[in-house]
Amino acid sequence: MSRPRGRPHGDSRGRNDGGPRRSGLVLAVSVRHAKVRLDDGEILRCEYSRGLFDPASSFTRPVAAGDRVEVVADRGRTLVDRVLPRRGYLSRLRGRKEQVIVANVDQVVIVAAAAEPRFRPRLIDRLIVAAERARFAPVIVINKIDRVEDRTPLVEKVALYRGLGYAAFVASAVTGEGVDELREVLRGKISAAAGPSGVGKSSLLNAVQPGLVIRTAPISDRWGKGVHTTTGVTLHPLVVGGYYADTPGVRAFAIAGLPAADVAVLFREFQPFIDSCRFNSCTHDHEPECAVQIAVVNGKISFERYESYLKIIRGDDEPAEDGEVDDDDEADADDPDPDADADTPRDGTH
Ligand SMILES: Nc1nc2c(ncn2[C@@H]2O[C@H](COP(=O)(O)OP(=O)(O)O)[C@@H](O)[C@H]2O)c(=O)[nH]1
Ligand SMILES: [Mg+2]
Ligand SMILES: [Zn+2]
Repeated sequence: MSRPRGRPHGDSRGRNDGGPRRSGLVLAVSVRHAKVRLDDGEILRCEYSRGLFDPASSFTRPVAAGDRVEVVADRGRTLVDRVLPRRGYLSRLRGRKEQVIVANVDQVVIVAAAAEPRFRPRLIDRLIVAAERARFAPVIVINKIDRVEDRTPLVEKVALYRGLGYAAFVASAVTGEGVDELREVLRGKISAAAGPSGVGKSSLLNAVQPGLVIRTAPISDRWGKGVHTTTGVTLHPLVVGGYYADTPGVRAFAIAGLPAADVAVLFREFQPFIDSCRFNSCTHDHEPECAVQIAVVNGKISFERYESYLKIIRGDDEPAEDGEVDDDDEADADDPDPDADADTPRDGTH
């Protein structure tokens, strides 16, 4: 058997009329073409091999930005002929199929604003969960730090995330604070930005690399939608090495409907406690003898992070397309019915 394992799609090797097989990275895709940066630096517009289209595939399209591919020459055209296995990807559901927005990302740069729009810690935690789930390392940037007089609570937030092992810092695209740090974090990696519109994702990138053509809000809000022929995102090559992509909106990171057990493991500081809960099926919400809740009371888990967890599992804070809907604070969940617990004790035998 010479067929590689784990291919996301069929390939058509052997069906093309030869020519050297070259590999590269997909920077952007449209319905008929992929923009591919070959490993020697050449950028080509490629068509797709027919063999890539597998009606039985669970994906809407065979190729996504971020894919590593092999291309071959074919009667004057260049065809994407093979998609290498993905390390991870960000997708959204389109009917019964998955549309991959971006593949093989190393890290997600989660951008929040210190103010204007208001600081939303719950949304940061949601995006961290989504990144962890897609196996992307989260990087947390609190931008517009120039807009607040008292930065103490935000610096404390940064310390909380650093304590969890995440890269985190405050920044300002206006004063340049944090921009060198961001550039270093981006160096050599494939990064995707996430966060609601208006927090300064494009401005930060322009500060990292002046002249990089990503429009800032006033233009893209009016003209950006529907103009681009690409679907999903575009990877922009960075001078420092690596690539940067803007993601289309926080809904792309939807994590609605994840069972509590799946959410809990994505809060990395919960992990040492989860197995010590009395109930096997503990949701760490209202159950008695819950090791996670005890860790919160003892200060081993931050109360804010625990609150974010509860909001996610109770479905309280699903954000709208651009994150315009409130995701925190206002909507208090109804108290769960304490008698509704049908769990069986972990140690209960027969
Ligand atoms: N004061 C201040 N304004 C900023 C900063 N970063 C971005 N802005 C402004 O915030 C608005 C939205 O920025 P933009 O980069 O388009 O946000 P995006 O939607 O996340 O890409 C623009 O008017 C920017 O000039 C910052 O660090 N400080
Ligand atoms: Mg933008
Ligand atoms: Zn528990």
